[in-house]
Amino acid sequence: MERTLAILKPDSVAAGSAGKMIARLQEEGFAILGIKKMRLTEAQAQAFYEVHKERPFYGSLVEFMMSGSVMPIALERENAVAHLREVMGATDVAKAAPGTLRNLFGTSIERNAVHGSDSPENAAIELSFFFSRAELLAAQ
Ligand code: 3AN
Repeated sequence: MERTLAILKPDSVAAGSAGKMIARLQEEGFAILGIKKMRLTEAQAQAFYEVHKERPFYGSLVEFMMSGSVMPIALERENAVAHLREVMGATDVAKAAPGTLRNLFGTSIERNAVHGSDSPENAAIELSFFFSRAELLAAQ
């Protein structure tokens, strides 16, 4: 079993797509270990995307992630990191395969509906950003 972090981004939460996206994650065999709805502060959005701070889209990405509620979700499944990336589709919505979450619910390369950790190492770091050890232990 492996864990990963998904975040339903402000675009998909505001559009009312959270329910459909969560149902899809469950259909894909993910167990939901934890789920929250929250509005990120600037400091939180900056810290979460710190790895991208030199990229030209960083400021805009931080603004977008603060623009409305997000829903961080702690997920568990075999091969969870790779499977979530598959279900999400490519970063650029225009390149996301038909039926992927970004194809169905995203509208641009930035407003792409959902985040998913890109490696098991980053999944552990990102899960601990949003969920305490106690919260994840309680879910088992
Ligand atoms: P992914 O979310 O697919 O792992 P990353 O980690 O390269 O992609 O990018 C993080 C986030 O930054 C993306 N989800 C997207 O919202 C935004 N982003 C990435 N590339 C661009 C870009 N060229 N222009 C605008 N926003 C971007």
